[in-house]
Amino acid sequence: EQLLADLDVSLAKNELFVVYQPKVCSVKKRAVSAEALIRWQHPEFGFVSPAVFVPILEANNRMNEVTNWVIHQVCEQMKQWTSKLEMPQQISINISASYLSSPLLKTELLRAVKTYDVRPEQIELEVTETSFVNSVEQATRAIEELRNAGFSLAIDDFGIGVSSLAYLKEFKFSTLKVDKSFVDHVPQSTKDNFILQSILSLGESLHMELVVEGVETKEQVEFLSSLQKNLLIQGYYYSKPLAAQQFEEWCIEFT
Ligand code: G
Ligand code: G
Ligand code: MN
Ligand code: NA
Repeated sequence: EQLLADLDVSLAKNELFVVYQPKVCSVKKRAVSAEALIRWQHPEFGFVSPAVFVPILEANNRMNEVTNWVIHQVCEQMKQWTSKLEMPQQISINISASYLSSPLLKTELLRAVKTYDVRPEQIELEVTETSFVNSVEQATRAIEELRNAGFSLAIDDFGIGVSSLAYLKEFKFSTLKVDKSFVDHVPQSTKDNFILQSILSLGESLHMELVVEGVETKEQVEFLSSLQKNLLIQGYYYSKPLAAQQFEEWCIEFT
């Protein structure tokens, strides 16, 4: 695969880069957090979606090093934003299932937060339910260790996996990220409204921070606010993922 061969050069040339999507607090009305998402602008193939290249890198054992690169990019960015009031004070990073269970992840995270002088609480790790399918015990231990080290942990794409509720019971997540599919037909579909409401009150009862992603319309924002006083809203309604510079401009404008 040509992509694999080009990875090192692309990393060096900034053809891989990180974009940020705001998570807007419904109470504070500003981006208190942001999700970091990787992008690849390939000289030959043009834009390659992470949905395509992340699985390829994972299958070839190259994703962990790319994640390490993302971790350092994000911590360096967080350091710069810490002193700026209008910028989010937390950034989340997507972590693949295989890396979650590796002891190297914590080592790398601790190294990065130390290097850039950010607090572990400022870094959130988003993991999906598929992370637990193969080794529940390893994942449990990994999450516990990362939480003990101070990092925030979010269960990503919540609700579409095989056994969501069991995972909520087993793992010490700080944040519940409701999958986009539960907002798509809100507020037109009464059934979907009830399901969304139930997920949110479940998360609230468990004292989890709530994030709803894939929010695209004003009606969805208003409906969400009517359901839940305090939650973070992420989606195209506010902004697409943006390069760091544009993201800063967006935050200044929005605040
Ligand atoms: O941003 P976009 O919707 O194109 O992302 C597509 C998929 O790629 C999403 O599932 C997202 O979680 C994943 N993704 C984006 N960036 C990263 C990353 O840095 N690491 C991992 N593991 N997945 C990522
Ligand atoms: O799998 P994960 O939840 O990490 O993927 C997040 C992805 O969802 C991001 O890559 C982002 O591009 C995409 N996304 C974020 N907000 C919206 C939205 O409002 N609508 C759609 N269609 N996609 C979104
Ligand atoms: Mn995510
Ligand atoms: Na998600």
